[in-house]
Amino acid sequence: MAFKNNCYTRSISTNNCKSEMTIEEFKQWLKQFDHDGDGRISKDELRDALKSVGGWFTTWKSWRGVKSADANGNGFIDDSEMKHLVSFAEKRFGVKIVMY
Ligand SMILES: [Ca+2]
Repeated sequence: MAFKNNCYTRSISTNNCKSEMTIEEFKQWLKQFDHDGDGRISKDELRDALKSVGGWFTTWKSWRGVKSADANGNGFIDDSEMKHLVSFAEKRFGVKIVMY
């Protein structure tokens, strides 16, 4: 599957198609979608994050994202597991996560 351009991340960064963010900024961004405020990202919440950047198959992708990041298998991505989302985010959200 190919995107037409790299600018579908404009909700993350309005002035740069190739957005870079730190893992902390990424966590902060994800927290916007933590609708029930429990500090963990569920499949539904990850799906909303995917919807916000656009694209297709958000339900399937969110399932894949949680499955790949959820180290302890409880179905949620907690704060310590969000780092596992980095490679997923680089592919699916079109962001470059930089480590400092
Ligand atoms: Ca939550």
